Amino acid sequence: MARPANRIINAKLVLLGDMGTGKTSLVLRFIKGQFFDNQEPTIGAAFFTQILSLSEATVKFDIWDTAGQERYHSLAPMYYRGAAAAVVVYDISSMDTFVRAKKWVEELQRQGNTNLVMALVANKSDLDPKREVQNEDAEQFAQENGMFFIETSAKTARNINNLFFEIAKRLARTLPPRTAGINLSSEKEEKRRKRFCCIG
Ligand SMILES: Nc1nc2c(ncn2[C@@H]2O[C@H](COP(=O)(O)OP(=O)(O)O)[C@@H](O)[C@H]2O)c(=O)[nH]1
Ligand SMILES: [Mg+2]
Repeated sequence: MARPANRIINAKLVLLGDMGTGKTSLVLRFIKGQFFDNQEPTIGAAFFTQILSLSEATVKFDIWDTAGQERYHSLAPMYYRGAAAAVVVYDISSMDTFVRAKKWVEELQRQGNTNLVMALVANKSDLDPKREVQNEDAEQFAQENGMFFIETSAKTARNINNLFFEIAKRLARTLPPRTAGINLSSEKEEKRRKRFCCIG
């Protein structure tokens, strides 16, 4: 029998991506098992929490679901700064949203947080007949940028739990057993902590 998890990881997770790609829908599907065809657009950002228990750790996610519109762009650093995980979402039926997703990844790379767990999410897989973005292209981009790639549908629930479980597993591998991803300590302390924490 699996032993109860003896580590608790507190991890800040941020969702980024164009408006309408399904960020809020992914979170609501994950947390509440719900989906709405007429999901209201997010204003600014929304906050959720969810706990996932793995055999190796219990991960408590603090989820920041951002709005995605360009006019809120200047607020984005507030949400991704200090994040332990970033989920960058595009809609497989819109090439524009993939282009935008790549921009988000470049912006995250510029922050230089090498411990950040990043996922590239190809959402709306149920819209395959309207597909504009090929998985091979996205997978290649993800690989080049040290991210993992996953295709989801908030509508059908495909891979939603897998997405968050995969993030939790990666966090359990890379993070120390204390609160992570929340910027409570100074940058200097953060650097020292990283030096000692994440071997292997
Ligand atoms: N067909 C389909 N529609 C989706 C999916 N996820 C979200 N949507 C729809 O896409 C629209 C935008 O979703 P929303 O979650 O508000 O996107 P956000 O702006 O990125 O938060 C809404 O009408 C949702 O119902 C999906 O997986 N498949
Ligand atoms: Mg939203």
